[in-house]
Amino acid sequence: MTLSTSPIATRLEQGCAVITANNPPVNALGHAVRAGLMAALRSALADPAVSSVVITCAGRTFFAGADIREFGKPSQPPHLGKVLDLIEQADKPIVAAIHGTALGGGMELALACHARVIEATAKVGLPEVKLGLIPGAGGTQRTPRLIGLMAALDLVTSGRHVGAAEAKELGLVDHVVAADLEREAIDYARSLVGKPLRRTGELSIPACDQAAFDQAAMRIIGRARGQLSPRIAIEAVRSSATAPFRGGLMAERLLFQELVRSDQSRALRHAFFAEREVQRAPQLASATPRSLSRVGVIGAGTMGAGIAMALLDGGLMVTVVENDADAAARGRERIDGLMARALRSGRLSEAGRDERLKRLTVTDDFHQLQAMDLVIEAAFEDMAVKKEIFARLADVTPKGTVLATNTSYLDINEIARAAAGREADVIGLHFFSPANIMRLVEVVGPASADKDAVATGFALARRLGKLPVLCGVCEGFVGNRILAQWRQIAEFALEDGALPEEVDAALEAYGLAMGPFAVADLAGLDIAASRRRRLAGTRNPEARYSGAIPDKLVELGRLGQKTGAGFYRYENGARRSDPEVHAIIRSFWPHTGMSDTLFDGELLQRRIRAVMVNEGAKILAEGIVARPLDIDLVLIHGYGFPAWRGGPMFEADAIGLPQILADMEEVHARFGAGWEPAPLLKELARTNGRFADLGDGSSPS
Ligand code: T1G
Repeated sequence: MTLSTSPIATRLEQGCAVITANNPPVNALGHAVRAGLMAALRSALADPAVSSVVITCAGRTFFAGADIREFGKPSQPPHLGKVLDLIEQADKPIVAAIHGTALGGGMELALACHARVIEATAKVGLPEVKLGLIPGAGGTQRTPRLIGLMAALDLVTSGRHVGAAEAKELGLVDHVVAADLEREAIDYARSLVGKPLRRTGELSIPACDQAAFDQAAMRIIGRARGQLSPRIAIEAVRSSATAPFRGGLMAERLLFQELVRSDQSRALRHAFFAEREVQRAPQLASATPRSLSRVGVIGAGTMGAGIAMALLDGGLMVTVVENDADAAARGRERIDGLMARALRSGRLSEAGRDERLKRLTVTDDFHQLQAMDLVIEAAFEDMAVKKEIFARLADVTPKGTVLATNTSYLDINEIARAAAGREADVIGLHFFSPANIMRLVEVVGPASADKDAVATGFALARRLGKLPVLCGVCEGFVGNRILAQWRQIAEFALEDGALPEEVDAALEAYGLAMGPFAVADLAGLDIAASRRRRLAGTRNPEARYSGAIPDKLVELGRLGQKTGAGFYRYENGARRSDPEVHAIIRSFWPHTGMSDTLFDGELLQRRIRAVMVNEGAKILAEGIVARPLDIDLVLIHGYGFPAWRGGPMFEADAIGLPQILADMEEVHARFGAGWEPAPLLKELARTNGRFADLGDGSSPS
């Protein structure tokens, strides 16, 4: 008996050909699946014993789209569009049976079927735009014919997943079932036999308010901030209303092919796979995470409350400890506030809230931490405070309880030494605010930490659905260390003739979610000022100091949003330029001989990118992280770096390291000591290498 190697199998049931794809893990529509589907469909349509067809998938999900790994390689026929044409033009009813997530090409295949039956827990979507693409197999042309232009515009440009109930309400699917999906789909297909078939491509598009469409399009373009695919998606959807169906398909295909070759799509596909690769930390391969069910949190301020919420969302028993009863009560209120916000946004149900509250204890009794498997310290960012807490933790908790600090830049080796006798249990878990929303967690393994303790923190981050990046101890780990470098270049620009608005605009044009001075006002200028003071003793006396202007603002009590003024003024929550700040900045210009006509936004972008990459090269050479993708993900998920550039290290490889080195040499020439190009950057540029070639991140052989 020859074992079938095809990922497609067909069985006949009551005249219905049930075609099942089995291509783990997500039934991607790779070449073998497309070829198998084509053959199975032709056979079923030619078989007189077959009166209807159901297309379904084995495993955890319906087709989750084209095989992204095939992009960038020569495409092999049959192309998906051809398979979908065969389905739509068939003279026997073909029904899609959807479970899991029908995404991208999977959704497009379902749209080409004559009807769609979906499991109540399943979701559908067209997420191509998140990969820098648009649907390339009829999604932008068939969706408007089923649900109208406005709803199609939302789905195609947002890439969001739509639950079964909403999909039914929109008209994307025909029948929602609680169970027995295949049985229900077969019955549905058989019920269509002998009736006129509804071919999606032949449907007319309901009339749409053109002004409403244009307004929505403008909003989408505004939010895209430099990313191409949403703009192109708008045009593809718009063309469905003006071009005949076949013409629209052709236009969509051409736009798709242009995007699949674009730098932005290559960058977004890099980010997609990097987010999955980062979950596999090679350094922890031999470690064993300890079991986790009870987790303590010390401190119920903004970070502590957010962390507690994330832990509750992750299904853990949570004990939050504060200094006294009043602080504990305030902490409980903060957590209740987060629950209420999640309820209002629909992210949480009443039952979900009640179930979480059953797992929450908020107390001022530090000794309750003795029963924890892991404790996360989220107290005030002060070394003395943290050392006192870790000394107590070493006493109160049994050996083996993992003791994690949420510090964003203090020395975890020093904190570990305070936990006398328990250094091996001390790690860092650097969450990003708001901790229950932001996915990034820098998992920090100090030299003294037991690998199993680090692996336990890493496993916890994964269990919370976070994006864990494993890094070693250094000032600011990965994200804050790189931020501290490039923020100085932005501060120099103020002394050299720029205003905060100009610098922020240049970096937002580059794609950052928010410019550095708007971010500084949000975080509080006093945070960076205290860091400058803390590092004053170790600063290179030869190096130009960039903190003069922010120090002056702090001296004047302008700490940012929290005081109503910082680099900007804040009135009724709106950020406005402030002539007072302009005057303060201008007062520095005579010292640097600059004036505000000299600002060059493009030069600033190149300088800041070079400095980010240069610091990343040092981080890699020091072994703080294993791979360049670790740095890319921290910048994208923690600091608003545009994912459509792939992260600084990916973009540097794409631009070419000789250019990055030249930009860094210009920075060094302009700003002097402390801005020397990193040896690894010089080495790779000299040998025409790439960061991506570094494999596990060790220096080039
Ligand atoms: N192609 C190739 N590999 C894929 C894949 C895909 N479409 N989707 C997932 N994988 C891999 C992933 O890298 C990981 O691999 C494993 O499957 C499990 O994924 C023609 C052109 C479906 C919601 O954008 O959103 O169709 O790490 O860890 O958390 O117009 O995967 O195990 O080696 O994410 O349960 C459009 C992308 C493609 C969907 C499941 N489709 N995938 O999430 O598992 S373009 C998408 C997802 C397209 C058409 C256009 C998620 C998921 P490894 P996972 P998960």
